[in-house]
Amino acid sequence: MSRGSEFVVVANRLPVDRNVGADGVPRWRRSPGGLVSAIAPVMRRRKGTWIGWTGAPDEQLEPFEEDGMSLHPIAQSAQEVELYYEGFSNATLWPLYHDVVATPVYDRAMWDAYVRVNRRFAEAAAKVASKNAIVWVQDYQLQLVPQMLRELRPDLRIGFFLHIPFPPVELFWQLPWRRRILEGLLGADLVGFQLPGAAANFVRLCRRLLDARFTKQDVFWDDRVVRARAFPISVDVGELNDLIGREDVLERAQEIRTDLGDATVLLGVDRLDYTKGITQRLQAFGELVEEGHIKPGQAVFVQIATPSRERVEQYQLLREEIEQLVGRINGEHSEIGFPVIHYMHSSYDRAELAALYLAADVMVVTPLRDGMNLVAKEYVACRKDLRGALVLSEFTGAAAELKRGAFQVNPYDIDGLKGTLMAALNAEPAEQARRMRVMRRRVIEHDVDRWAQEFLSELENPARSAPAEQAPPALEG
Ligand code: GDG
Repeated sequence: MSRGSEFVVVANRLPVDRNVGADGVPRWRRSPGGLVSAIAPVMRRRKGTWIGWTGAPDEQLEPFEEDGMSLHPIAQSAQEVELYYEGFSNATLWPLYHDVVATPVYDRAMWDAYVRVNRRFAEAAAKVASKNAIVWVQDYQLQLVPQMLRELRPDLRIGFFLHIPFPPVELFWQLPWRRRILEGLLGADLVGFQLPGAAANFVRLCRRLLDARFTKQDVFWDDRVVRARAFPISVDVGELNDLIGREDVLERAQEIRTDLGDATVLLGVDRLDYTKGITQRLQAFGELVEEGHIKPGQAVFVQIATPSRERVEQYQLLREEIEQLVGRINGEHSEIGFPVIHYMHSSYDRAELAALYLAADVMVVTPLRDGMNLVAKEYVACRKDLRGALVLSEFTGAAAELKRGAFQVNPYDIDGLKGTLMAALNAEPAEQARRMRVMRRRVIEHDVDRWAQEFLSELENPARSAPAEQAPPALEG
């Protein structure tokens, strides 16, 4: 056990994507996104290993090196992808943890696959980690890994971070395997959430379901202290700064505006997901056009909906619903050369996204529930010019940090949403600048590097929390 990695990240997906080059040869490329760029430097410094799936079913690959990181692929059969990933992760946990905005599927075969695949990840981590290593497990697909790994390797320090919301007791209670999930998470030394409210939900559940002793932020379990803390994730400000400093990106932003007829641009960028409130924002916009508050040609809505989880039924239904709505609104209100909505069901590279952020007068982020929402923070990070307005749902994690600068909205309230869109559209440059400045201060000071550092230093510094023997007596709850 003397060799192996001192730092191990366990995530459903590896941090690389396979692209086929012009010569027809497949190559790995680092996946875009903040999580990977925040963790990659730590990985290099600590000779880390990342354990994850390549994204292709039925593929058994040997460990390999890429971009200075050791990568350890985990195989998933086509059936496991269907039951563990599309099933229990995305048809059960995802809707349950997002306020049940869609109905969760409770299926025993899906659960069995979730247990099986989680065990495979835990066994790989147990094999790869050096003595007393740090293991950082990511997200809802792998909630059983902390406990399974601790049983195999009690010497490790195990951290877990949940990227999505953690539901209140009343909703979590529905889950037939609720106890198992909670015990799974309690295998960690530190369980991280986006918001303090989610950490509080977790502590409350441990008390109610497991009768565990607790303090406000700690659970005493199995002779250990399990810390529950909030670490709001953020974006890679440096990467975005580089992008918006590029001549080609600035030119592209200008070109987008020209192509849109120099209309006022409202922008939405989301994975096509029912949690993101895409239909609500399009409905509100459609009504504003219908009522004459917005004229075709004067303002235009650009909605990027990145394809996501396309084999899950609820995602197929949502796509049909959105496309019908866009078709209806455009059919009724567009004029030749002036569609009121530009809807793109595809994904773009980071430079194109940055150009879109620069071209947008109003960024519209209206999730019904969202752990954080990085798009909102990316928009703010890109608007060095202090122009533009952010319309932001109260139900995003980001709202907690950006509430002073954003135009906050309850996306269920379509009239309220319409009023807020108009207020954002009509904001004077001085007001835009005032709002943008406060939001930028927050995002720049709390970027994704800081997020990773704060999580890891909390994980590595147990001195600050009370030893298990000092656990308080159980309280009535
Ligand atoms: C989960 C939680 C939490 C989007 N389209 C394209 C593209 N994107 C990028 C965005 C952004 C990311 O994907 C989406 O992040 P979000 O935070 O908005 O949403 P989720 O995917 O649901 O993320 C969320 C997050 O995890 C992190 O903890 O904030 O609450 O649900 O970075 O820019 N990127 C590229 N092309 C696209 O077309 N390259």
